Amino acid sequence: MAVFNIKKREIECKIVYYGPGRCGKTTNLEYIFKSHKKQIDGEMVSINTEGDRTLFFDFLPLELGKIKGCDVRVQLFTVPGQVQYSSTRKLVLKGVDGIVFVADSMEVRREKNMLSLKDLQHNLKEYNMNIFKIPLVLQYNKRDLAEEGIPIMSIEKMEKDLNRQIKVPSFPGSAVKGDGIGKSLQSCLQLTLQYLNKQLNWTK
Ligand SMILES: Nc1nc2c(ncn2[C@@H]2O[C@H](COP(=O)(O)OP(=O)(O)OP(=O)(O)O)[C@@H](O)[C@H]2O)c(=O)[nH]1
Ligand SMILES: [Mg+2]
Repeated sequence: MAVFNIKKREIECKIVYYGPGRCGKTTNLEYIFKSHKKQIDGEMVSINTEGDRTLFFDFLPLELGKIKGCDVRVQLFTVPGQVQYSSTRKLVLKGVDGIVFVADSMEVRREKNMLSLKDLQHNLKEYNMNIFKIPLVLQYNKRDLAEEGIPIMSIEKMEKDLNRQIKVPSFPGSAVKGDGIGKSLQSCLQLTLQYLNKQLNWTK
């Protein structure tokens, strides 16, 4: 849940990177950490990992500066994507203001993407939130694998699989190269701040 401090004119909101295991959520945050050093007050924190697998969550605080005269702070989180960490995913999602759903472009991950989106819908429902209303963007990650001859899905196919019903902004990306990572975050932040703005009258 976003925290508004009207007296101090501060907003703090929470963005969660969601998606199946190994789709590249942690790599997104690592890239943002490297490329937005100036806006980061502190370190990226990865809680409980096993190799490169997230077992609890990653956390990265961002300072966006002033928007409409308010200081905006954003907390970025990733969930653990592996199926068995369902309850942790739900816990990390608590109080979410906006979501970047990272889908894996590899052909072999097609089913996992769709299951993870369903899992997101289910977990949001548990918190009385609606996947059709919450600020949400899709990122089709690992587009670079095509260059290595690894079979990846077309954007059209991924749109059909994942975005036919929810119809949200979507972006191709490569978290290892950094392509599309800023765009996905920016779009999600824009939607989130618009959404929060509607809930408050900042002209006071
Ligand atoms: N080629 C390529 N590899 C990627 C990309 N993004 C992530 N990877 C690789 O995919 C593997 C998994 O990435 P992570 O960022 O750890 O995935 P995750 O979604 O955090 O996985 P969990 O923590 O298990 O949920 C790592 O070896 C990454 O280097 C990408 O855009 N392109
Ligand atoms: Mg991870």
